[in-house]
This record gives sequence, C-alpha cells and structure tokens, in this order.
Amino acid sequence: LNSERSLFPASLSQAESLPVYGHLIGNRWVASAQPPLAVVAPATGERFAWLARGGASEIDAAVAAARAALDGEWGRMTAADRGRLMLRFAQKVLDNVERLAWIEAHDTGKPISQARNDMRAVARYFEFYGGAADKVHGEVIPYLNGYNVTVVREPLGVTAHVTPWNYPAQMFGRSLAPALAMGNATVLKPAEEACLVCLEFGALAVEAGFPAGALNIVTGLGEEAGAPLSKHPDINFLSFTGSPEVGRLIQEAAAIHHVPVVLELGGKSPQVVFADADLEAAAATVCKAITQNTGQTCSAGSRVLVERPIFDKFMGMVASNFEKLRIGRPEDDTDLGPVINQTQQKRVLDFIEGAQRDGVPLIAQAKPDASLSGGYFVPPTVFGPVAADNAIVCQEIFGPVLAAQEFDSEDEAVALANGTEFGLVAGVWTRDGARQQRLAKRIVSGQVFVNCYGAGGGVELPFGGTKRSGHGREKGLMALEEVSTTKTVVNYHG
Ligand code: TXE
Repeated sequence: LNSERSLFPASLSQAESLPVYGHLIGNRWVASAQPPLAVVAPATGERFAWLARGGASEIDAAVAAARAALDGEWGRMTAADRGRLMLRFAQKVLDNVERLAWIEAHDTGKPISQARNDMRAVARYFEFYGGAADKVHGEVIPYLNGYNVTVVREPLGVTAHVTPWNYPAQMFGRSLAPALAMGNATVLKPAEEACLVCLEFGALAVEAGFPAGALNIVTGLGEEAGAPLSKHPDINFLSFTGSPEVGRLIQEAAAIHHVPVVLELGGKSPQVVFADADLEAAAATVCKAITQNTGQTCSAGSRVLVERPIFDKFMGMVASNFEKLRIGRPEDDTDLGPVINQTQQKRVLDFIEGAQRDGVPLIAQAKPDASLSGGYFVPPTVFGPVAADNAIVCQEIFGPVLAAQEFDSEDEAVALANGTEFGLVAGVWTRDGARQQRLAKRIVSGQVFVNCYGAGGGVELPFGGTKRSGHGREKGLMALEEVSTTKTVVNYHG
C-alpha cells in the first residue's frame, strides 16, 4: 500500500480486487503500514472490502492535522460559513442517499429502507446544527460601574469521537455535527465492525469544501486506534458511544489530561403499559422498539412492564406482532436483518438459551428462514413473566429479545422501571393524564416517551443517559454546550 495513492474506492462493484478504504487525515487518503482489516457483510458472512488498520502514528497525524486546522482556514471561517458548508454537505448526502444506503446496508446488514432513513437522518443532523452554527450568542453581564463584561462562547479545540457499529451513519451525524458547528476540529475513530459509510461521508465533506483537518477519520481496532486517541495529550474533548466497559476506559483516559467527556453507554429501557392504554398501539410499538435494527439500538425498548390483569391479553397482542416479523437480507427489505457479527450472534443466542435454562416462559419467537444460514441471524424472542433478577432483565443484550414483567400498582411499576443499572429511555402507556405526569417525573431516565416510543427521537430532542447509561447530552441545542466553552471578558473602561 502506498500512502501517496488515493485509497478511496470508486465503487463497490470491484468483484476481484475488493475496495480498500484508507484513513482521512488533513483531506488526504492515507494508508497504514499494517495489513488492512477485512470488512464482512453480516447478512452473508462474506468479505466485501478492506479497511485501513490505524494505530498511534495515524492518530498523532490526525490530531496534528486537526490542531493545524484550528490555526488555519477552518479556525478563521465565520460561523455563517461553517453553517453553509454543513448545509452543502447535508445536500450531498441527500443527493447520494441510494448509493450510501447500500454501503451502510451491506456493512451493517440492516434492511435497505432503514439504511435510507439513516442517511436522511445524517443530512438532518447537519442541517439542524449547520443552521444553528451562527445562532449561538454570548451574554452581557451587568457588573460594577465602569466595567463591561461579556461572556463569549468558543470551541473547545480538537474533539475526539469514538463511535459504535450499530448506526455508523447516524453516529457520525450525532457526534460530529454539533462539534463542527461550534468550530472544533474533529478526529473520528469509528467502529471496526462497520464504518465504511463514515469514509464515504469523509469524501463528501472534502467535496463540499471542508478545509483540511476540520474532519479527520482514523479507522482500526479499539485498543490500537481508539485507545491512543482517547489518551492523546492534545485533544480537548472526548465523546464515546459504546459498551459500559470501554466507557470506563474512556473516562479514565479523559482524566489523564482533564478533558471533558460525554458517554453514551446503552440501556435496558422499559415500556410501562397500564390497562387503560391504547393496547393495539402499545403492542405494535413495543414490538418495533425491540426489533428495529435487530435490537442493536442503545435506546431499544428491551423490557415491557404490564399491569397484571391485562398481562396475558396484551402479551398475546405483542406475540402476534412478533409472529408477523419478516427477517431477511438488506435487499429483501424486511423488518429486521442479522446482528453485526458472530460474537454478537453468540451473545444473543446465549441470552436466549440462558433464559430457557432458567425456565422463563417463552411467549413468542420468530425463526429466520433456513436459506439465511450464512448470515448472523438470530430469532426475535419474547419471554415472560421474567423475574426481576434474571439476566435478560438486568443486562443489555443488544439483540431482539424482549423481557416482559407484571406489576400490580403504580409504585411497583416505577420500582421495576428504575430497577436496573441503566437509565436511558422509558415509555409510558396510559390514558390517565395525571398518571402520565407522575410516571414521567418518577422514572429515572434521560428521556421519557408517553403514548409513543421514539427510540431516542429526532435531532431536536436532547438525548443521553443517567446512572450507568452515561452522562452528558447529545442532540438538540444542548449538544452545542457540551462541545464548547465560555470565556468571560471583563473590560474596565473607567
Ligand atoms: O462495543 P465497544 P462492542 C454494547 C452492547 C454490545 C456491547 C459490546 O451491549 O453488545 O456493547 O459491543 C472502540 N479504547 N454497545 O464490543 O467495544 C471500538 O473500536 C478506545 C452499546 O462492539 O464498546 C468501537 O469504535 N476505544 C452501544 C467503540 O469503542 C475502544 C453500541 C465501541 O465498541 C476501546 C455498541 C479502547 N480500549 C455496543 N475498545 C450503544 N450505547 O449504543 C473498543 N473501543
């Protein structure tokens, strides 16, 4: 591999010589000395591309390029021009939805319609934050006579972003767009399991006119590329979405140089269903919230808490939704595809077998067709009633496995909803307005949806965890505060 050559592939149709994706550093495509990593399609188990395997030296180069950008064209750009650039990028994504969606669908295994939606979501992130770039104002503070005090908002500097594989595209938008809007220079280390679309976005960003170093991408393994990025002495902010275990390492790394950190570490989000709810709507949404993206969603509704008198009736309705689920490859455009790799497949199957060994009643299971055997498919499964201390109630499975529990009173529902280490999202289903308010207040969670469940919701809605789900907020205008700081200027004029 020659670092002078552009490693960005022209198309994905090169059957014999598979495309090789390089790192994007200072608007140049760069190779690594190490042999690249194979990229495997989860729906078939087949290799279809190569990914550069970066390490500490590529991270050093990317952080240096970002630092140089702050001192160069990017740092001098007005907020209005940054916003304009972001809108231009958003339009490029929209112009390329079909091509990008196919890459994302191959890489993650998700149904093509869902991949298309993800592309539109990325464009929306850049529209929202691009539009906000020149609307973040400072303050003037009344102070002692003879003083003029202004508080100005400034970028943090070089921001580092480590993202997961479940929504590679959406994570790119969610993490990078607010940072770029505020004028930070960014370094992204996306997940090795699926990230080709991030490199495609990198190419579109260069085309849109982002100055060199504003947006850098280094691919590779977590320990080899993610760890040196998180520990780098010249970064000013860390954003991480992934497992609680790696989240702890990231927080420790942030402590080395005292950089602020936003962590989004997943959840075990409950939906609470009372007897007076619209049960048809609740059942359909409960099914979708755990099967969307094959359950690989941080805010997946992985628990359902049902008022005891309607448990059997309601779970019967959920079961009939599960039985109708269509499972297939991206091009089949079904309800759900495979999980990301063999490790996750085994993890999900182990949880299902564990619950069966524990004697937990099986309510419903949809079996993938035998013709899908090459891919990493798992059967969407509903168990219940499940004891509060069972593994499928307490641990994030990250697959389409729903644990149902019964409750007798509002207090018990709240206790069960709050009964895990996580607190990311919750759903409440009831027609009683006062109860809606009480539950929304008492459930400990970053978001509560009432009579709906938005799996995180749109870009406008602040999102993030409490408890072990992490801290800090992404999305909404609040995200802009995380990636910026203030400077108080005190001017004595006599
Ligand atoms: O995540 P990792 P994994 C949960 C989910 C899943 C489990 C394991 O329950 O089953 O985590 O997934 C990078 N220093 N979530 O192992 O390892 C890694 O390269 C710096 C929930 O794939 O946390 C990738 O870019 N970085 C979650 C990113 O961290 C490191 C989404 C996430 O990978 C690193 C994903 C290190 N030492 C998994 N080690 C959510 N909240 O949505 C790894 N990485």
